[in-house]
Amino acid sequence: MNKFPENFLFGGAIAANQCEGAYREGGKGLSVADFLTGGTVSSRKPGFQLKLDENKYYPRHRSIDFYHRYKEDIALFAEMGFRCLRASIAWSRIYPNGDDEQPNEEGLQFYDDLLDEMIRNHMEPVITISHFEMPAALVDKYNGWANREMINVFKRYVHTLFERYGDRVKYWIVFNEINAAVNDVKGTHEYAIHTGIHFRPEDDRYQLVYQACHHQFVAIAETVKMGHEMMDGAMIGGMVAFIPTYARTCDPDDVMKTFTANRKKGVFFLDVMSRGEYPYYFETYLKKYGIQLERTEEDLKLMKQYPIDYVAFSYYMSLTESAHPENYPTTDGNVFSGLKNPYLQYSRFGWSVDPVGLRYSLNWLYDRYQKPLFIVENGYGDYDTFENGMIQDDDRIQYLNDHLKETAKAIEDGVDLIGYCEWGPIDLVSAGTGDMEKRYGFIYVDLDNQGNGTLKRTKKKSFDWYKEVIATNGGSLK
Ligand code: BGP
Repeated sequence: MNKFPENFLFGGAIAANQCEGAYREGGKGLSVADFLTGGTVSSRKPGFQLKLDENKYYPRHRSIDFYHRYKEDIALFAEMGFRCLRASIAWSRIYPNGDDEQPNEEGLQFYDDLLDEMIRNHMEPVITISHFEMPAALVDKYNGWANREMINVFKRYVHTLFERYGDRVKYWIVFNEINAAVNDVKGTHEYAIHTGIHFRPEDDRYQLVYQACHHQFVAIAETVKMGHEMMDGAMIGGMVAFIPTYARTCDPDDVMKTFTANRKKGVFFLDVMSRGEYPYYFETYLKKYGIQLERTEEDLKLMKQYPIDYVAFSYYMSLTESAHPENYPTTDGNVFSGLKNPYLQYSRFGWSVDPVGLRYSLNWLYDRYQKPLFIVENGYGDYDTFENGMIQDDDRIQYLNDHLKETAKAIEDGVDLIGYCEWGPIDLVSAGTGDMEKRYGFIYVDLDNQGNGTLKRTKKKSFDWYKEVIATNGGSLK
């Protein structure tokens, strides 16, 4: 039947640093994302230099100029019938240095206007508080999330948001893909993008990164507490990049290795945020690697008392794992790379296409956490080219069609799902590569990897397709 519930939140997801541009306007401070160049330095090969080089191109500085064009873009989303829009707030627009005494009124006003525009267009706002873009000054001053003081700094920011926008926003997501932080240990640069840590050669990176994660977990619990105290009916979500990893073969050694890999990549983060406590296997891990975390009794009590209200996750693809990885070809992926799956097709960017993996993930997550779920990102990155004046993005349509069908099956299975946000309903800068030409949109933006283009918006074939899916509540899926 492919039918979705009447009130199902169909929509799309974007992130401030990948679409707004205007990186020095309206009193905005610099964020770590403003130091990312295109191509090589990326969140998947994490790291950046805390210095702008005038000879380099920084794709996020102008991006698609959503800051000035959001009305036009939201009108297009509304034309597709979006019932929700996931957007993020750039922390450095509200607190330019992260820990300023007073918030920046111009930044607050911008999001006031943006939220009003969403609501006028009948979209439920879904707001990410921090999406890969902490204020850069916090890196210098505190060494990012490695410093416990960041919890207080973050609380002040969150309090400001809840006070100002709490009357209009019900769904909040604290950190985008918090599990991406584990990649910071692998960075080839001194500065880590997710945790904002400045690594010195003598540092134990695991120690620092897991300490940073602990501070983020406490910050999440504080956010849930504040959210419940300050707003009626607010839903505070925790989010991961969920990449189910299957055993490459049924060799029990492969199965065991896969089990551990899944925990480390994503499950650990969800276990802590949803259950409000550190799982036993993490304590064993800390002992094994001699990592000593500073965690107070109050921290642990707070975390237990204030777990997240719903589980938000991105889903793009799946991976495989083996006890003998050298025997198999590898593949790139969203946030994590791994081994290829011989049963799946791959996108032009080397990501597997696994719609059934989404139904599997939905059931798996609901079974384990028994909290409402929200697919806050799912999409297909591709090179799009015009043919006879039109972008015929049939591969994207196929991908989304198949993933939505599996989503409908999961709902039929009994999973409690709040909504579905297609990632990048309008082309925007890629988080992973800084490319503009890796496109996800229903709306094409005339801009290339070097920053050339008019920024003109053009509907792709998928635009009308998604409009029909929403209008029929999934009835048009094939
Ligand atoms: C997720 C991020 C998004 C987004 C998406 C697609 O990991 O939350 O910000 O960009 O991946 O990835 P990419 O842009 O690298 O293709």
